[in-house]
Amino acid sequence: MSSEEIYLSYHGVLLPKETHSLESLRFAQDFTFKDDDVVAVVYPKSGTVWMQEILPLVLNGGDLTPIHTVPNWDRVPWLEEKRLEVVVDKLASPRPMVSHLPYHLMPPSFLTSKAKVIYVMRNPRDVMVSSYFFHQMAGFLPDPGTFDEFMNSFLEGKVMFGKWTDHVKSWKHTELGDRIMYITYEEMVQDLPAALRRMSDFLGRDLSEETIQKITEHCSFKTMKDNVMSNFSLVPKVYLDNDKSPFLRKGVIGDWKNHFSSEQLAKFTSVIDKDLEKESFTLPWSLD
Ligand code: PPS
Repeated sequence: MSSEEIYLSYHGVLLPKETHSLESLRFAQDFTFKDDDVVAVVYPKSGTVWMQEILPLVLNGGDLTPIHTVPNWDRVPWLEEKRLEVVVDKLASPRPMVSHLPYHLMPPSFLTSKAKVIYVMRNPRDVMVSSYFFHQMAGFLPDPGTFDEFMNSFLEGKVMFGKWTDHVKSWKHTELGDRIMYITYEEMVQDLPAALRRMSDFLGRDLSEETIQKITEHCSFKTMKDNVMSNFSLVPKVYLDNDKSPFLRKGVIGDWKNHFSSEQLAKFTSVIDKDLEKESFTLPWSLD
């Protein structure tokens, strides 16, 4: 399939046609945010599905019903995807959602509402590796080619949702004040209870230590991998084939070390550094 058949270009950003359409993007643009809505914004392969597990539990005080009865894509829908229109009326407030959109493509009502955002960032080297394997299992995405070829596509932003650096820049330059909280995938892997406490405080929840521990257990990589409502085993293999590469693949920090050559690392680091050289913020990981 050609790139035109696979993607639609939305303000210059590539989106898979399988899950996005001009209608779904119009629906997202016209979407009316409520002040108590909560959106986890995540560049692809940085912890989106993890947030679809975490958010309902943090918001509802640890009631496991949603994660045991509703598939992740309907439980915490993507703002920009076709499913939102189908499920939006079933979402109870406070409504949890996820999005891969860059900040400048968020709808007007989001900007004027008081809806809160948790922005999750992951080391781009691990994002790229995760995405490389995802392209092998996702029937609606192009063949990634060799690792080297895919690295070029990733660094040039010729992948879904565009350049990683553009995404991060857009969300680091918002005027959302205390409506946005930043967290990293790595913080979540290293100390999930601490990450949950931060999210709970940010969302004005007062979760007991017992509830934090319960959510930690149910949002662990292992538990999620066994949860049919979260591991995409309900999706026909023609779309997502867990036999080729599982969606919940490794869930670790630093898998890039198993895949990058020293030349690839040097190139990757220099392109990311150059893209961010004029930025005032620093990345939470060393890219050396
Ligand atoms: S997508 O397709 O954009 O929605 O993918 P996304 O969910 O953002 O990212 C998938 C990666 O997140 C990992 N993941 C987890 N890691 C640790 N713990 C938990 N609970 C967890 N849940 C999902 C998932 O395994 C993918 O990373 P890789 O490196 O490929 O394993």
